[in-house]
Amino acid sequence: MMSSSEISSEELLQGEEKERGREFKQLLSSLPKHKGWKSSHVFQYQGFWYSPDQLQALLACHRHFEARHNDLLLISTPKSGTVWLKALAFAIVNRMHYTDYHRHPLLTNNPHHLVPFLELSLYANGQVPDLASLPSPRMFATHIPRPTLPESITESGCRMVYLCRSPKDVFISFWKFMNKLRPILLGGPPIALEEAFEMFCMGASEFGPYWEHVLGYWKESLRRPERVLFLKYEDLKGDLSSHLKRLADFLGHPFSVEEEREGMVEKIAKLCSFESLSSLEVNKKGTSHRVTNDVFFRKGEVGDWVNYLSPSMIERLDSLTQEKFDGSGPSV
Ligand code: PAP
Repeated sequence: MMSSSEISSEELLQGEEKERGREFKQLLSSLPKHKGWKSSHVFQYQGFWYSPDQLQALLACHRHFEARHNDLLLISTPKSGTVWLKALAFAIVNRMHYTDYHRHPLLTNNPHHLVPFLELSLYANGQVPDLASLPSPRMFATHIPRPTLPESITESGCRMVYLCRSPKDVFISFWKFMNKLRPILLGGPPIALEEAFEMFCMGASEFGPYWEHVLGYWKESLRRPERVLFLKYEDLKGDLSSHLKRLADFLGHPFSVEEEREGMVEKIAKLCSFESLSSLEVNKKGTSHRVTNDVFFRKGEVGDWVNYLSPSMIERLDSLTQEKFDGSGPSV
């Protein structure tokens, strides 16, 4: 039996949690902050901006996540089409397990559930998930910028797929998305386009600045093409079949000649198309993190920004992109 002066492991854990809470509060109070999108503020940490819960989860991920060499990581800035990439990668890697396309897991699960985010899902709310028992290859997603990736990931040499999208479409998608979430998560009024635009341009959007995020992974893809595959949303829209083959090769699950002949590439493209995913019951009515899954499927088009941005906004975004990429970034 334990004497009254002994401390149980549960009490120890509670003490550690309290201490972490104190340290986190201290950290937040030392960071630059700005009005937030779906939290009252976003905070700048190592050059990028996060809501407090995202930052807390990111730090937990740093402390606890143990990457494996054969992990597959899907990475993007928010609203670059992550949910699409998740669906495509999941369908490619698991195609041997799910041959009946009328009973495929993507028909009854939102792709965010099949390929969870490290910081937005697995390590959210102070959880420390048991990921060690998952069979390889494990597939995760993240919005964490390249300079802030946990060391365990960079040292593992695992493969990463980065999905990039034009900043104009990302901004409009982000603004629309946040204005749907704000009343639900924050009880706040919508943010006007002009104010949101200023926040996006100065980088104070979650996981922003957009440009530094893209540039970090773009440069890494040039340095280590065998480890980082850099894809563009617009290219996928233009010629999905050839990019699906590239993706399958990179993920270590190339399509065989027979599979190609049997139309496997087209089958996966169709299963994961905007029309198909957005019409599923699970993606219309199901919920993720207090919001209905339909928020992840708006228009799924290239160039919707023409309907919202003024000529001066277009000029500003174009010159910001030119200035920040300075000839050493991707064309977006
Ligand atoms: P997240 O950061 O919240 O995960 P993410 O999935 O990266 O969002 O991006 C959502 C965008 O991808 C939405 O763009 P829009 O607002 O311009 O419409 C969404 O509609 C689009 N999208 C979702 N599914 C698909 C798909 N299957 N094909 C193409 N685009 C898609």
